[in-house]
Amino acid sequence: MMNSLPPVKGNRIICELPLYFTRDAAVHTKDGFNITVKDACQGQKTGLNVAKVIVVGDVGVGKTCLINRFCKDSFDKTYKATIGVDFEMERFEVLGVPFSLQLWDTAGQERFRCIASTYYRGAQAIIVVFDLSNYSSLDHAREWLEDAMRDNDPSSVLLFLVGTKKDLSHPEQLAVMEQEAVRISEEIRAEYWAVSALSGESVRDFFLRVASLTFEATVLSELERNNSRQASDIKSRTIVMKILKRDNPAAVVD
Ligand SMILES: Nc1nc2c(ncn2[C@@H]2O[C@H](COP(=O)(O)OP(=O)(O)OP(=O)(O)O)[C@@H](O)[C@H]2O)c(=O)[nH]1
Ligand SMILES: [Mg+2]
Repeated sequence: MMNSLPPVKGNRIICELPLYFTRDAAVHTKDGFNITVKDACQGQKTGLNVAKVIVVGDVGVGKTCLINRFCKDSFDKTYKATIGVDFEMERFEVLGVPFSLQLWDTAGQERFRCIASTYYRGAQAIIVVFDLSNYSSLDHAREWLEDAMRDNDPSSVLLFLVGTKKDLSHPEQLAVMEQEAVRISEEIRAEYWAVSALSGESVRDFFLRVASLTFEATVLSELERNNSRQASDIKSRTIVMKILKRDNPAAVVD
């Protein structure tokens, strides 16, 4: 069968774990990929290759612009509200393995909140976006997170708190906002990033980090599942052997 997909773009190929934004609020601070994950990728012992990422936050904070800067390298100054939910698929290659992010861009407008929330289920990562020049949007971050978490398993979701429109903030204002954002990130166990969709600052670094960390987590949980399946296979085989032995000792060879 012909594979019609074009090759993954050069700047979507990840060989080393990209660095966090700030050490104080990072999902983890290791400087390389998990060794088990690396080994599994080398042996191509991994098949799961797509992760769902949902992007939430107040109206107009810049969710759509953030995604468009990364996926299309474009920026639109005029505001066009997202209606319900939009969807982008972005392909990567991590440690030689094809991997895709499904980016779900949800509407911040109150009247769409209900529709948007039906898409929250089954996310591997949640990106809560706020506007670095608007304190109340940061104040609402926790609410967005609680909403997005309702249909997800807290133990398996990676969280990111992203301040956008960095280009608009004065250094003093930025410092105050960042201090608070880092505090909240620590509290909710999210990784903090500050970006600008207008200038593009840190946008690609951020998404490469999201792709890498979700890839790592996805492979690890896949390996864990396989291991526990193997363990339970061995266990049930042992039980069957015991029963066979009990019922017909002569017929069973271990
Ligand atoms: N200066 C500046 N403006 C930005 C930036 N990102 C977004 N904007 C502007 O902010 C406005 C809202 O951006 P959107 O990306 O549409 O916001 P949204 O969060 O998707 O809004 P909803 O879809 O309604 O929830 C637009 O006018 C953008 O041009 C940025 O990094 N810098
Ligand atoms: Mg939008």
